[in-house]
Amino acid sequence: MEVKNKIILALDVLSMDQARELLDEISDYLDTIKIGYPLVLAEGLEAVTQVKEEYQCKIITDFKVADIPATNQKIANVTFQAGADALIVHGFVGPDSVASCVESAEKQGKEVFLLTEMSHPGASQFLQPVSMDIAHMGVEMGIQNYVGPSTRLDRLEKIRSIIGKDSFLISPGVGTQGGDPKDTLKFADALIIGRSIYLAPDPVESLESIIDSIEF
Ligand code: NUP
Repeated sequence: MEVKNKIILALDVLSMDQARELLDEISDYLDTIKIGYPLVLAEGLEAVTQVKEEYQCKIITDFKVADIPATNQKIANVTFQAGADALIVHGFVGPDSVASCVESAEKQGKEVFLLTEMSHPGASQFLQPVSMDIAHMGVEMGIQNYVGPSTRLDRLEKIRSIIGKDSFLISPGVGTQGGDPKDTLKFADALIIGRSIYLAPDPVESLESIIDSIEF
């Protein structure tokens, strides 16, 4: 996946009005937007369809899908039918659950991102001990796209070394959660950024300063 300016906006606002107000200002800088539970639970899955159509962007849906294979497949089918280009899937549920999402994606010409280790502090308790195994599982399954934390660069580096240089790694945790954009891009292909942009007094200025900081 190509990501303009190496930034994926996490569109965690709670209405389409807020989403449009933000995107009218900043959409020229972006071509990939991540939509998760906040906006979809507030406005319905049509939010995915509407943002994609109105702003001509790729949509990564962040539902951290983590159910049995049969249910995962239904979630993936419905999400892709709504227009999502990619779906973020939890790895800890095991290969059969992940495979059902991959199968749905392949049938519809879409993509799956495998979530390895999460970026928040609590991830160190249960997820960290298995996150490298999750990355290895992804490689064994032939998965191309991964999500890993910008808040623990030593872990992100390890994930990159497991998945190889040709895999595509996107990384949340930049800004508000403490991760540094430029350092993260030593290991990741693109950053996922939400609050540092949409809560900024001037989202355009915030986005421009992040872009300036990562240009080399
Ligand atoms: O490990 C993860 N950490 C994380 O923050 C996996 C995620 N998908 N996210 C998501 O990235 C989180 O749900 C939010 O949508 C975005 C980060 O937003 P922010 O911290 O930049 O506001």
